[in-house]
Amino acid sequence: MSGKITFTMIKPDAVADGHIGAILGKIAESGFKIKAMKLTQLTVADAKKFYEVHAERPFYGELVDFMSSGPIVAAVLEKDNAVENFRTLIGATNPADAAEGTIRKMFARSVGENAVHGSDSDENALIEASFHFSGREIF
Ligand code: 3AN
Repeated sequence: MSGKITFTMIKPDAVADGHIGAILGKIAESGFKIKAMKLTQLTVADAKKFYEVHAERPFYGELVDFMSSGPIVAAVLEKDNAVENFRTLIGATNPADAAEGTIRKMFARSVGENAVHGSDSDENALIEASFHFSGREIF
């Protein structure tokens, strides 16, 4: 059974480029309900922990530096089949490969600075949501 919750971050590139409003607009238009949201910044330690699964990848250091380089918007979103529907909305990891109209196609700078995060499984959506939000911050 597919879950109703996913977790997203509007990454430092998209925040710096002034795309928070446009990205939240696309998310709302696509039928996602906002369950939790905040403007925040990851420390280097936070980013290392959040992306621990990528620790062996060659881009890990770059990813940690980038994700802690400036403010992000963290949010918990609700929709039927949320993880898969949200990954369709954001598009491929590399914006050059992302479909027209997807958030990464419209707003990402590059494969590393790719505008938004979307959870890759129901299990990770819950882990990632609780990394950023306490129970009383999720509505
Ligand atoms: P996705 O975010 O589409 O699930 P993952 O899980 O493969 O993609 O990668 C996590 C993050 O790592 C990406 N959002 C991106 O910021 C970064 N990343 C992935 N591949 C590369 C790469 N080849 N070079 C630099 N950064 C990358």
